[in-house]
Amino acid sequence: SGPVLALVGATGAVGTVMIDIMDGRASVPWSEIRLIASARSAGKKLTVRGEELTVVALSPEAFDGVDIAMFDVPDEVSAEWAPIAASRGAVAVDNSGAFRMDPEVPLVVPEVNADQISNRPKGIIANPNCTTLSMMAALGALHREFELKELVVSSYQAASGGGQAAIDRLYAELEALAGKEVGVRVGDVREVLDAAGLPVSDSPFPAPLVQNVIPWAGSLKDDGWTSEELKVRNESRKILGIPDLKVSATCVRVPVVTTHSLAVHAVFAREVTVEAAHKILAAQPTIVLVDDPAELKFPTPVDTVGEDPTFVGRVRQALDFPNTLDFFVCGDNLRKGAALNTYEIAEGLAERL
Ligand code: 2RA
Repeated sequence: SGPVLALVGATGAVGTVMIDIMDGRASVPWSEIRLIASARSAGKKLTVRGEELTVVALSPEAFDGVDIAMFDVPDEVSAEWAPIAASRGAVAVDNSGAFRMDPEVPLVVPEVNADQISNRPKGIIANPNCTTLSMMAALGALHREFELKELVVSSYQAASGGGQAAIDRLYAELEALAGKEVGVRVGDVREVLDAAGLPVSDSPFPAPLVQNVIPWAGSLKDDGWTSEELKVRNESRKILGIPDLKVSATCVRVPVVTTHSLAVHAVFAREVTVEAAHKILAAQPTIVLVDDPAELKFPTPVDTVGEDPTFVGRVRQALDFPNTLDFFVCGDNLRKGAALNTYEIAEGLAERL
């Protein structure tokens, strides 16, 4: 008797994590879970909560009877198909970039703006970009207390933000470099990759990712900014409801498979202390505070991957900037950064349908 849930993009990197999240739930409100993917994956069998389900091909009819359709597909697929799902009566919860900045589509992080779930004139709710999302639980909680004014962010983004092909590429590069001595002279990493049949021209990344950090994520926008950096700015403003929030972001790709990290410099209207920030962060159920500098305890991707909460640490009061906190955040970009937040929105919807 519960709502019917569809997962569009069931066989992709985020879709796979979504199934893992549904498997891990003690109970689910759904009367049916339907798996939808491209025609190429149709017919594939996947087990969800102990039940073998057959993936059906994306078509308008696939949405018949569906109440909530979660989309984990590329922007152009969502742009075409989320409105079709909505026109067939489903609420589309979309994890692509296609609708995030549409004023008629709420951009939801349940800890920050769950009230927006009910405000969906197009029948579409957007899930934020994983980079923005990774810091939202922390910033939302701190903003409620201290009123956020300015944000300077550097990201350390994992390969899996680029999907399965990007994960495969990082593993292939790691394998090609195994046992090789590199990092000695310019060009040595590229030579090893070329010799292994892995020229950078074939990579989803614009440079080798192993033995490297790449100050580039997304596509080129005006004045040298990347799409990813503009998403951090625009989406943070929309989610936090601060249209004039000053934001400057530099997005960087690092050779980590999964978990985005961010170094955050947040300026507030009111006086802040590390002690008060610790209290607020520790009280937020979806945050784990790992901040004991004397014991060298801080968040890292290695200790975050596969976990639902956001891990926050290195909280410091900036020495030369009043009312300002610097801190470090790690969030599994495929879980809270993508699948988990989408699923939490769907759960919120199920309560309100
Ligand atoms: C990335 N945030 O990490 C983007 C995609 N979701 O590439």
